[in-house]
Amino acid sequence: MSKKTLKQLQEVEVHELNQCLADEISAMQAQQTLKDAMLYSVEAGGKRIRPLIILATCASFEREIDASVFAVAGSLEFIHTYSLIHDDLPEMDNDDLRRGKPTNHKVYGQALAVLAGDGLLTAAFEWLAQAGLPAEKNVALLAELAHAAGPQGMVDGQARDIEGEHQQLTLPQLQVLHAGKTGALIRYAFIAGAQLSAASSQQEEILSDFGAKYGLAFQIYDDILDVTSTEEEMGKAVHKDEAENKNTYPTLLGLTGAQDKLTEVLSQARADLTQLAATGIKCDLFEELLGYFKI
Ligand code: GRG
Repeated sequence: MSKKTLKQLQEVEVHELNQCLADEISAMQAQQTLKDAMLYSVEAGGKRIRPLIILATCASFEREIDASVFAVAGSLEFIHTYSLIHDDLPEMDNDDLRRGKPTNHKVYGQALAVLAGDGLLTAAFEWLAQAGLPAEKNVALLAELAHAAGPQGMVDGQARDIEGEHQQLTLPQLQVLHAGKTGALIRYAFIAGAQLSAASSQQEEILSDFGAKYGLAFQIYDDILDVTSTEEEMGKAVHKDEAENKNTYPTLLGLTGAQDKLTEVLSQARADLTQLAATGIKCDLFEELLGYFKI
């Protein structure tokens, strides 16, 4: 099997994944407005970075991209989408727009937005349970996903974020918060790709470390973009996070400090790839994934 580029994976496999996501919702025997609300956010223009990580990991190990891979990648995107729907609710971040479109609760109302999130979260586990992988592997992935998404992962990070509002967190506290809130699902994507591909335990461990760094870089980069895009738009340095007294890397370290931190994390991530390459895996797709961060 010849190795694909990230762009080819995006054009072909992510396109196919988008169809799987829509089909999965459309096949549900559920009330129509609930299905519409789930589909609305699933199709609202997300970058699909988490599924892409799974696809890229599988491709790096020359693992065939089949229905099982789409179930693992699709179930993760369902969970990511649920987290954004709930994050946007008035009780959480209270956002009216996401990806330039009205948020789920602005279109469907708060009650249905809660249910759309609940629906995607639970349907994700049903889809994953039916991925058709060998039972032991399937159960391992279910446990890994529950751990990453739940109160020892993303939900924990979100709770820390809410608790930390209006108080200055330290850098270690911020890193724990983001390892959960943003990092856990991203790290899971690399682990899931490794498990789907029968990677050795050493390779899986390296990818898990790489995934933790990638997740951290993703958050720092998102925080930096928030500042630089707002500065461009408004021509001044006061941005939403600062105005709302949010704990972000630029508010804690300053913009230059956050950029330096990102450079440091990316160089540590590259060191992981050197280790992975030494096990005989071609790392071009992982290098390409690092290219997402333009510094
Ligand atoms: C509600 C339990 C619960 C958790 C919500 C992920 C999250 C936790 C909140 C999102 C807050 C946020 C904007 C974090 C910054 C980094 C991040 C996760 C951005 C969104 O992910 P992308 O960029 O989104 O992959 P798209 O829109 O491309 O799908």
